[in-house]
Amino acid sequence: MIFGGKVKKTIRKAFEAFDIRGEFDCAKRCGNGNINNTYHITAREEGVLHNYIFQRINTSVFTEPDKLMHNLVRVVDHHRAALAKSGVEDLDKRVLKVFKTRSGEHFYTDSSGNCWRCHLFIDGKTHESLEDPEKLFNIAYAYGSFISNMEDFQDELHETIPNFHDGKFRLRQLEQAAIENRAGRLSSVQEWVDFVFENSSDLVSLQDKIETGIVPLRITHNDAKINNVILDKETGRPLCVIDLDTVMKGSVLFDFGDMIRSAANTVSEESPEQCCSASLDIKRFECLLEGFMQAGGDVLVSSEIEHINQAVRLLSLMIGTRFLTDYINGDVYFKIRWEDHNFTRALNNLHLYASIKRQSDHIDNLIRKYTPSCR
Ligand code: GN1
Ligand code: MG
Repeated sequence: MIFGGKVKKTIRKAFEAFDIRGEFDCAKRCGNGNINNTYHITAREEGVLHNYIFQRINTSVFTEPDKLMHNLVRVVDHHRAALAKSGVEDLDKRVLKVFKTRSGEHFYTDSSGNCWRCHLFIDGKTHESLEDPEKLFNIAYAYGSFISNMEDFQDELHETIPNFHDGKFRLRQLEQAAIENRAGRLSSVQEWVDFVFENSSDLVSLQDKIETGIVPLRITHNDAKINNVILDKETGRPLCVIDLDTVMKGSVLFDFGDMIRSAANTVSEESPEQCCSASLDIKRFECLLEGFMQAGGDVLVSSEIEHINQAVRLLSLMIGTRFLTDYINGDVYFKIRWEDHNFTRALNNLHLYASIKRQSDHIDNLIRKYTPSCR
């Protein structure tokens, strides 16, 4: 979609605030984020085209954009240095190149209070769904490498969204939403609220293990969805992990679980027609497990490996709970495109969760096959 009028003017102003090359040419909406708005902007300079990604940060979700950008820049710098050290070429395709504003900031606040950031466009391909084993392996390899590359990261990062993957907190949010019933939707989804509470031990138990220090925290991506890895258009090899907004302390299990729930699901989270037939494709699961372990397995400790199966259940149940909560609250958090969109997403993830539970033994067998023996 190409914009005209007021939106174009706003984007153009944001463009002009950044210290980047070229004259503004056009802006197209891109990406499928549920939170931020993303635009691909082209600029011209003496016949040469420059391509940028501009994002309007949703400040009701990310209330402290300065902290968010602090994290992002630290992480990007760390990755760039590591890749350069290992002789990787074409660094601007392999790690985000973040630009500053003309006044030296990492984001620009426009007259309506919207925050904008800018990085170089990477010409590759992202996927919403995949069956190709090699590409699935590559996506998982990228997330495994991300974890492994962050092993020697020394800086402190801010917690951009508190309690982000805390299952107990997400359960309390659902409980609160059900009590308030602000949008009057509770009765239509009561059976799914009951479903979450019947399965609440899966939301709570990993959090217990984290709180008691059994499962360690490290720096993780925290939004390891299938569409947050850019693959090379021709070769399908992984180029770059994107969407670094929630990179902060977390469990590697969150990343593994998020990757599985988004990449091994037979049905897209966004599909209203088939959301009740969502299920875990064990073949896709195997490719992802293998890729993740090949790149990141060496840095995992035994307590992380022991909880992989539990994490796969947790993440599908947790995002199902978050979508259900938002639906009951009247769609105040995730962007929606139709009335029951959040309920569709909730149903999809809750059906996936049920399928993951049914295949638990199979999942365990595969985990044994691909993980290093415990240390
Ligand atoms: C949101 O906007 P997007 O797709 O990057 C959400 C994730 C969810 C995801 C569900 C900050 O991510 O936690 O897993 O939707 N991000 C935030 O598709 O809440
Ligand atoms: Mg995200």
